[in-house]
Amino acid sequence: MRSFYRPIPMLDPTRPADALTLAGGWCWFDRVEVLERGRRGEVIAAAELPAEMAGRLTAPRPRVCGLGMARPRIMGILNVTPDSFSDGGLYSDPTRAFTRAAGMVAEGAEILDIGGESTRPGAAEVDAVEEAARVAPLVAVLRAGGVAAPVSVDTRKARVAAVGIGAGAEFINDVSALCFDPAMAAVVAGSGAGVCLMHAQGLPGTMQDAPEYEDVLLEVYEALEARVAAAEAAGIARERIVIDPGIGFGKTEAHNLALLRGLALFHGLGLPILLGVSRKRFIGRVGGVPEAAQRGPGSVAVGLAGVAQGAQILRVHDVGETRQALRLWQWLAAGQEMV
Ligand code: HH2
Repeated sequence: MRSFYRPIPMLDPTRPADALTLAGGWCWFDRVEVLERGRRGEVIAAAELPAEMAGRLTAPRPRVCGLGMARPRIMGILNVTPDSFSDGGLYSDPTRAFTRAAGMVAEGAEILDIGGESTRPGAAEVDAVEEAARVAPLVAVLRAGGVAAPVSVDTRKARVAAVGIGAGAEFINDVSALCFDPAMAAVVAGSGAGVCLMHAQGLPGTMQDAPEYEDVLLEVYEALEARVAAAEAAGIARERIVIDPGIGFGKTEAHNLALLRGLALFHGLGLPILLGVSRKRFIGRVGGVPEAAQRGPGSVAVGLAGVAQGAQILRVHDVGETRQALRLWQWLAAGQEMV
């Protein structure tokens, strides 16, 4: 039976001499939970890890959009859609979208993620021509307007990715992990762009109907592992890949909780982890906040819990709040200010 290895991330200033550094980042670990399907986890010393897994858990991660992964990074969300669940309709006007993007960069966003199709539960598919027409002009204006942050396009479609990259985007955030559009992998491979492979079960229209897993943590891990292999086979170098467990995409609240608590398992894939929890439904439910725009504090709390497990990129709506929280969190965790 296959064993999976979840490093137990620590931040304590008293670090044992034989502890290992997690992903070249800010956490260390000297114990690892070994997980097998249908069994209780067992804790072993990090020194007992198979050498290959120890290598993958500890190796410093490649840069993403030129950004070093030895400290947490903020990806600011900008949806130019009429129907996104929290900012739908707010930025359809190009001037407002540009102002918002520039504002997010000023608040601390280091990557901008531009979306032209909502993938919230129940969302309908948007035609690729329409989606490209929403996204590409904004990407071009951001580049021309001197907004310094790299731009990511949040799309499942090859045509939108190609047009976005043509307009100056450096990264494609695909919530289907290159599964939705058979032409997507080739577009990313041929472009040199980075890519986020996010796990989703089903399509947005129906994914929340009755999502089912026997062991969500291990299944999402194996699914992402297979998508990374497929991306590599299509000619996308590992150094360009980021992974994301896809919180809320074909997952119940219990599934989300298991993924968030076990997040450090995903370091075993040897790639940077992107976490998207911002303003999501469970934050509203657990936090008692029906209004999506009011869910910033809960989103920050869950995002920091991800960072405490070594997640490198937080995809957020509330950039300034996240920045402030991260600065204080880092000051406390590292005992010094972030440089
Ligand atoms: N979540 C959403 C969209 N894209 N991409 C990644 N990598 N990870 C995520 O968790 C993720 C994502 C959904 O959030 P949002 O963009 O705010 O809403 P909508 O899909 O309604 O536009």
